[in-house]
Amino acid sequence: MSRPGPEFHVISLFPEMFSPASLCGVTGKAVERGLVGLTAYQLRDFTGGSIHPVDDSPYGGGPGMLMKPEPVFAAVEQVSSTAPPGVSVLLTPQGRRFGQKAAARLADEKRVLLFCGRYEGVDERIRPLFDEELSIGDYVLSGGELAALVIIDAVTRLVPGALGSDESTSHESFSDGRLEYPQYTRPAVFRGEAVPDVLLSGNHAEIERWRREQSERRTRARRPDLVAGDRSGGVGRGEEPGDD
Ligand code: 6GU
Repeated sequence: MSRPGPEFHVISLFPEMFSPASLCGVTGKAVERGLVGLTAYQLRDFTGGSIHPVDDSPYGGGPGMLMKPEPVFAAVEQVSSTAPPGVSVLLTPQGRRFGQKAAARLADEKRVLLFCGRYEGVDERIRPLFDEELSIGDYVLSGGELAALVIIDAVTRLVPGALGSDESTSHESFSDGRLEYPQYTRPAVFRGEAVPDVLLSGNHAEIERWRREQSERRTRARRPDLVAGDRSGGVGRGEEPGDD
């Protein structure tokens, strides 16, 4: 029987980093309920013997070490041959920017293989193994593991049934290219700050209108790059060049 969400297969030098995702919170519950699968593999298990290194120094010189191609090919080929068809992703700061659209696209896959790059980079010849390369933002992480965890979380919460029945992704920030409106709960007055009257009015049309307006105002103020037509530094409509 096929599950509602993808099987995640992660290849990493630190597979232990993925245990918490299988155990805690939304991703943990989704794994427990069988809505998504999550398996992490140790890259070193694909070297064909403990004396074989997974990294080596770059031809031509330069600092740091690169991931060698042989174990990467062995791992990706073996995992792809046993898992259902899907997409293979190389996590690298050189990848296209991951965003909500890419999350929705990956949520529809049967299998998402995530390869976590480490060290100062990878041998260029591993690139053709992957359908795509993703980055989670313009900063450098020590490895792709945290990026993989971010992607697993963002994708899993879009899988039907992963959130409780009273939670929904449809009003969230970015679901429509806007930031979410301000929200309040009890008490009605906290340290002199009152909840906006409209939210206590019971007038649902007015509340809806207020929220839309707040959402637009907040997006213009904080993320002008998300607003259609804006070209001041951003590229408009929340579309980073790689964010699909
Ligand atoms: Cl996917 N990997 C690394 N090493 N750094 C990153 C990243 C990925 N995304 C943003 N920074």
